[in-house]
Amino acid sequence: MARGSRRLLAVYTGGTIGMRSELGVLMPGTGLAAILRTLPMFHDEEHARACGLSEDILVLPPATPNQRILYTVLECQPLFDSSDMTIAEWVRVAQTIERHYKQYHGFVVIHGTDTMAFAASMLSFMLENLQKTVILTGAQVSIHALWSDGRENLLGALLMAGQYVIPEVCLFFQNQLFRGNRTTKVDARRFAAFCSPNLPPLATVGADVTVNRELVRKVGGKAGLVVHSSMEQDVGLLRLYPGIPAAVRAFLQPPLKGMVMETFGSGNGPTKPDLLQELQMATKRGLVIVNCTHCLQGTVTTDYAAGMAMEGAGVISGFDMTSEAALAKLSYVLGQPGLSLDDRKELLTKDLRGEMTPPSVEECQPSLQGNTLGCGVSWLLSLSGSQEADALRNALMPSLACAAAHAGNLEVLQVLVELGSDLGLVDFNGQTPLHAAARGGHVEAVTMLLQGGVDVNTRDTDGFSPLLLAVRGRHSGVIGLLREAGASLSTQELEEAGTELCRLAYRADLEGLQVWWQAGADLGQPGYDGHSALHVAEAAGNLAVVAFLQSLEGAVGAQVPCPE
Ligand code: ASN
Repeated sequence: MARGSRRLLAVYTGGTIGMRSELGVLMPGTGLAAILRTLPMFHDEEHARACGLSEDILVLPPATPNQRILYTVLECQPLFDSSDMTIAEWVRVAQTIERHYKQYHGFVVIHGTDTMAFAASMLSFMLENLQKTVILTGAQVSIHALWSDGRENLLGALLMAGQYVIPEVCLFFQNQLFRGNRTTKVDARRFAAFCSPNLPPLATVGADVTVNRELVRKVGGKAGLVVHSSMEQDVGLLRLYPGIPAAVRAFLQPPLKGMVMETFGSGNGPTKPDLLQELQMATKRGLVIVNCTHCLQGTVTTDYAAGMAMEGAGVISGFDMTSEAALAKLSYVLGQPGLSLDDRKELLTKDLRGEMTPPSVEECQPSLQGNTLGCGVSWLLSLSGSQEADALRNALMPSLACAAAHAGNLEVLQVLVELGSDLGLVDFNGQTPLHAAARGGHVEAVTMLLQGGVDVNTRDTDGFSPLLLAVRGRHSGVIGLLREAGASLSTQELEEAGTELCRLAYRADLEGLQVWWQAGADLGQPGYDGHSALHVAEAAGNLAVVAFLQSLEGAVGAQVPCPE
């Protein structure tokens, strides 16, 4: 082989790209390599002859003066319309790559478009520690047609895999190279069939090739390729629709072990107790359910009660994963031998192959240091001497203190105290840093603020106390501290709790009831229709809740509200 040449393996699995029409319908077609051999853009016969290349090797015309891309097409048997591909076929593709991994610089997988996003997602989990480029591609129109996207797509994929080391499973279509497990098919006819809604392309091809290097995953150390063939096949996908009945239970039964649930908007679902109960029973039985939004773009959150309800039923957030990636991840995680259910759930929440964007550590614990805000603040706080600077500083301090408290950042809180900030002052929402720390569930920050003597019962502009925010966040440790410091729910908070208590009782949410109890709520408080949580739990047959509420009988109603 000539120096400077790059060798690729093109695994041809089928798809429209090589299809021919038989009796008016498109069927997978054999002999793709023979066709490519006749197309000058795919094979330089003169060069091949001059080099004495063997029959199975094709060579592209020179892309750069000193480099040739040589490739071999491995035709699978049988060839598939990708609608027929399953996990078993994708495992075989991964094993083919494994067998030839050392011989080739990179790999192209020629595949039907219908399930290409699933294939790319599956392969991304099967191929761990990838150090070489793997690119899936295909076409909307057969390469045999005059006007086909197949030629450009395949040539682009070969050039990208031959010229760049992008150690990921990618998908190349219409001049864009995507991370495979971020893609989804969005058009049945247009040549731009794929998009990557939550991650920009890794590379774009025009007159120049632009590689977004900062997005490309780095090769982690020297670990060799590991191919995971034991993928769980009993995984499924369920899309919620308005009015979906609880009869969905039939789908949740064994042998199903994992399910991706496509929910509304930012991860919301109906809060109908019967459906939630089915989901909860299934997750308690060990069915692993991952929540993905059916929206093309965006992420799963718990901003809404309807999203919290999903979490309450034991459903795991898939954040901004596509359903394809989530299904593949489930198959991989559930297929791993020797892990406990908790280990598997933990793995699902992690970003394993660049398939999702979990909330960053900074988002969970925004630090005022080391970011633009932090630098600006340091500068602002160092200002002195001018009246404007002092006024600005004083206006900003309460909000900064709240941000630091919500992040549980004691260091910044301390600095603010040293700069003279009064930690009892309120921000634009009327919240004190104690509200923020309670909402964030930060025991240490709450302790520090209580030791500083802040008022434990201040209400924000909505009338909420730090204690109520801690209850909502189910931060038991914080509730304990606030109670010890004399915090109690107001009459209004207690009255309004009735309906919430009934809802928790209906859903058999013992933990939810316990935090209200810990906060001093009267669990006998009736809901909007006059029924108490105990009535509701009895009617719903939630025995554990009934037992818990009855065990409090003597004490129910004995809680003392805080004077308004
Ligand atoms: N049905 C074809 C396939 O997925 C569609 C295509 O490749 N464009 O195999």
